[in-house]
Amino acid sequence: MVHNTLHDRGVIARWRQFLPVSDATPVISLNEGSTPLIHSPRLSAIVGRGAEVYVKYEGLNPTGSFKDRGMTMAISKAVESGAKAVICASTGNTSAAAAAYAARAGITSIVLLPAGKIALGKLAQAFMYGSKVVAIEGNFDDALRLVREIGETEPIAIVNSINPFRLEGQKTAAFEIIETLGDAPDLHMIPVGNAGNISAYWMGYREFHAAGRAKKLPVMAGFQAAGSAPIFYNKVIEKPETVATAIRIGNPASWDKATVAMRDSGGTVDIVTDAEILEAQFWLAKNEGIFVEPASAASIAGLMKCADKSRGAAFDLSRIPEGAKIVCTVTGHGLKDPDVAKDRISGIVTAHAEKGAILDIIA
Ligand code: AN7
Repeated sequence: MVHNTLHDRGVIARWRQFLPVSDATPVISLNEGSTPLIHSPRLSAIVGRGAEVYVKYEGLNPTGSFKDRGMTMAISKAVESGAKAVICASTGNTSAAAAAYAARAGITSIVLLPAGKIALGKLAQAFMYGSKVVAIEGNFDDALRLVREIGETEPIAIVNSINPFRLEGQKTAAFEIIETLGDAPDLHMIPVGNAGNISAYWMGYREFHAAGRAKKLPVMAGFQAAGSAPIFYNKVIEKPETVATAIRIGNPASWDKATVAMRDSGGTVDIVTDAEILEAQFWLAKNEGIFVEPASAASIAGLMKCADKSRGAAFDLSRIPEGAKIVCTVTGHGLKDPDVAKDRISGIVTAHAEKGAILDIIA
């Protein structure tokens, strides 16, 4: 077996000393992590005041989302404890990651998905990786409740983010950002669904700060879809709705942790509408060449909202210093959800196979 660098070997190999693993832990990895932190000149210009905006492109993980960072930990620890099967509820990305890492480990995965509300690419992943797929007549919150109930009586390990190893793995994204920038950013913007990821980043930032690897801590700004915004409205949303199906969640499991992260960092939670999400998604693809799924674009839509003083954003960008560094996490790949691009594809123009016809169309 050839290993070029530690970075090629996944987040457990790269960040082992900061993770709860031992020699007894069988490392189940698909070389996740070490995703690019891409500078965005056009977002920087929109913010102004010399700000430098970076996009942490988590869609470049092995199954196309940040969930792989947590799943390498959750599955490795499940195998260490002797589990032969794992289960999760999911809006699509957790199930894709659970299915892939369980396949890699040679154990069974069972995924509970809200019927009819999973993006096509994610559904394809669950089946291709050989998961037992159950569509629930209900939403994600119903599915997670059922997973908890099943976990109480059955010998099946839960790999949702209520499993603490998930957040341990996901915190490594903050480590990578600090390593690349040489310090934490001033401001970190991130989509919020079940609220695990914002909690994991805050844990990662604090750990590296305490270890002396970062001089500062970022302000954490979370963004929910307006129709699925329990933390923003401070109440459970019984029937969450949004085009960003990944974050169609009404009762987040890590609600309290996320609230602490935003409070202790001096940050805020805000909402972005479906129209703002889709516009930001298209803008990022067209202007920076970065194609992300709708939920991921919530952080970009959030930054745009903050940059426009007339829109009443929760976070006041003038609070951050001149020349500040801002990181937006984009959590999943755009190819996960081909249906949202359908409207644009339907605009395709067919030409005769003849040069003149083509030149007429592209004129
Ligand atoms: C692309 O897959 O909850 O706030 O079941 O897939 O940590 O939940 C997905 C969440 C953001 C929100 N962006 O992160 C699941 C699931 C994408 C996501 C989130 C999700 P959390």
